Amino acid sequence: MPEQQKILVTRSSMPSFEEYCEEIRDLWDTRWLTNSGAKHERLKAEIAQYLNVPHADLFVNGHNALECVIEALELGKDGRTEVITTPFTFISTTNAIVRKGLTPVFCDVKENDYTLDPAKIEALITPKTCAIVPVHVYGNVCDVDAIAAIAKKYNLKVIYDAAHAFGVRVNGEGVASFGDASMFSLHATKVFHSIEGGLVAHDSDELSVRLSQWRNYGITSTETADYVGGNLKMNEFAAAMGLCNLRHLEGEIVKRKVVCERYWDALEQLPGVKVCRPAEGIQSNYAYLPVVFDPQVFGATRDDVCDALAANNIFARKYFYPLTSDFACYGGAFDSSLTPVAKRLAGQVLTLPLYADLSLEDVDRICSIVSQVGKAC
Ligand code: T4K
Repeated sequence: MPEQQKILVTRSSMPSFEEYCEEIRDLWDTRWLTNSGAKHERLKAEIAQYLNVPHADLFVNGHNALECVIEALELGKDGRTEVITTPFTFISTTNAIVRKGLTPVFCDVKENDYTLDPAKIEALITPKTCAIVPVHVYGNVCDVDAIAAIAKKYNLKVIYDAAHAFGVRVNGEGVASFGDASMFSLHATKVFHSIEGGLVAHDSDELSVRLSQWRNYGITSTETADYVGGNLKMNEFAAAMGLCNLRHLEGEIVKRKVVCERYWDALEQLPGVKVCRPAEGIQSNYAYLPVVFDPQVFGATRDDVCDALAANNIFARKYFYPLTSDFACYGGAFDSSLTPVAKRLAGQVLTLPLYADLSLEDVDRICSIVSQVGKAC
């Protein structure tokens, strides 16, 4: 089969070549390519407006944005070093916590939407707990009210990993309005992207200053540096891509919705197959298409489905398998049997191809292959 017929789990959305060229044209005049240039500043303002937050501080990528907000909020500085978080996520979430010298304490997730289960958080809180880092996984919104109540009761910071959730709204309110801060990834695989990029959305003027300093080596003026920061700045070519893509975002989301609904309508007919429609009151961004296969009922495993699709040149992904707590880099420090719902999900979930221009014929073909795998076993 020719290479172009491969269907991958996603495909980056892009503006037209002409639109991007037009957007970057003036960089040849200004020669200002990075370090909070004009496009960076414009993108920052436009995103803040889109998300309806006072601050949207931009970064080179989402992972470094998450590390930076952990630093800027000084987690761990008072001796409390434990962070309650989910193992059902991309490895970045856990790595950011560990790389900043903190200890992840893994909490199980909910059956219905795979986000942190607030009913299981309190039992994990100790005098060393300093924060909760929940993940709006696949763009599914965490139980933000319950998490806020727990954080208030125990004096904990809440940093949302909202890598998947750009554009999601909860009863009309932007998803960035919850917690002390939310990190969004603007990676090429995301609904809205700047090639590589990330941001921290929040409402604190003080945090914004600190983030801008941490992001720029910890420099506080031309002759002073108060923190041992790194270089996490977004460049002008990335910001230009963000500016172009932001113009088309709402249209992209509408197209993705059509694709998702086609999948859901077909797949939820199959016994032992669970799809994840947006919950009541959620305006989704249709970021991912997770499907959970119960092998006892479906008659085949997630891996069987993944293999059958691959045999047809269709490359779904096992986001998020394994649980981050099971990765070898943590040397067996964590016991994933303590998060049984997450453990089972990680073994049963497959994220199917999803992007705005995926044809409905291809969706039908994918669903038909999935259906045949179930019947065959
Ligand atoms: N927190 C969470 C919960 C996250 O999911 C992520 C990132 C982060 C934090 C960190 O944010 P960033 O630092 O990345 O901003 C991909 C993405 O690279 C990663 O951003 C994303 N999560 C993760 C879930 O997926 P891989 O290793 O699966 O990517 P890769 O290279 O296999 O690409 C997946 C598919 O995307 C390809 O099959 C085709 C398509 N693709 C990929 C690239 C690179 C494109 O269409 N265009 C492209 O340029 O991690």
